[in-house]
Amino acid sequence: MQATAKANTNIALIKYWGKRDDTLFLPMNSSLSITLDGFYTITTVEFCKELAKDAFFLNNRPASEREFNKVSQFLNHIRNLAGIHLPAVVTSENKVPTAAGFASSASGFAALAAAAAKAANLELSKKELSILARQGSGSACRSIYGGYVEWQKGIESDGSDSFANQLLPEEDWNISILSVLVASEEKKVSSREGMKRTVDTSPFYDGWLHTVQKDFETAKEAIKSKDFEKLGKVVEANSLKMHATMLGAEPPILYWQSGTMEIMHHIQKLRLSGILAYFTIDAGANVKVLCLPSDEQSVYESLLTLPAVQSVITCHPGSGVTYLS
Ligand code: 2P0
Repeated sequence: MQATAKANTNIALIKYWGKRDDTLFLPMNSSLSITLDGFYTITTVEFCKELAKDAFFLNNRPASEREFNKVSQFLNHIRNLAGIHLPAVVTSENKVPTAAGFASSASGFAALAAAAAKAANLELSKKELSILARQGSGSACRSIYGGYVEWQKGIESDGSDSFANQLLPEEDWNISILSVLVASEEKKVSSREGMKRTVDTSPFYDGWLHTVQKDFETAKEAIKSKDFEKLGKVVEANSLKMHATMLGAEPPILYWQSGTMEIMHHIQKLRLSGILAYFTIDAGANVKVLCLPSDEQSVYESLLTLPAVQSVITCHPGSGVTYLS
């Protein structure tokens, strides 16, 4: 009872920010992402009666107690679904540079869900796999699919209608995503805590809820018609709006560093010079820049001239979850 799966990470274009159910990981709003090539997690799961309890190795080392508990809890979902009571050994290799500001939870739980389900002989559809991955980390439900992906928030209290769908395969529209590293220190507020505090205390969260569905629809239209300018505008505005909700939280959450601001202004200046480039920022200080492949080299070079920029890594749309033998 062993299987290995690989999942790429994803970057949200319309952000998931806030849960309506913390246990089932049900979001307050629908979100939309691009699954990236290059940054991934490979996970092997083996259910094994010789083990006394679960074991989790991350990048060739025993995982921390916090990471172990998350993984072991997640395996309980699989065991319940499959009707098995065996412990498992989980081995993960993370090729997601957390220092580059990418969260590894999306690729991590997508790979774990796929490998564990297969090892337990569960025959799950992609929809079922997406629902399963969501219960490890919300954004993981989007990494089941490649390319441009939506996560419909759903309305059911059991989460049965809250899963991801592919909008456009990765090969249908190539764009460039540059990940710009400005600050490598660990952030002080996790995404999980940040979204909870925002929902509970920010007076601006209502404004987010009133407008995010429209942003989501606009981004979907832009992807359907491959209208890069339309997509970039709504992506940048949606990211700033998410951060505005956090600034209103109590106590306020400010993820930006001075370098974050420097890049935002730089990208807006690039647009004045005729280059279509747009930024998006997750729950951290680093910035992702979207541009057309024809502008990739000049945007890359211009970013490297900024004193605050430590490194830039370029990605493109990548594939969904795959199984390795
Ligand atoms: C996203 N983020 O849509 C948003 C934008 C960060 C900012 O999903 O609590 O690790 O595990 O469901 O998925 C990061 O939060 O949170 C995230 P949990 P997750 O990508």
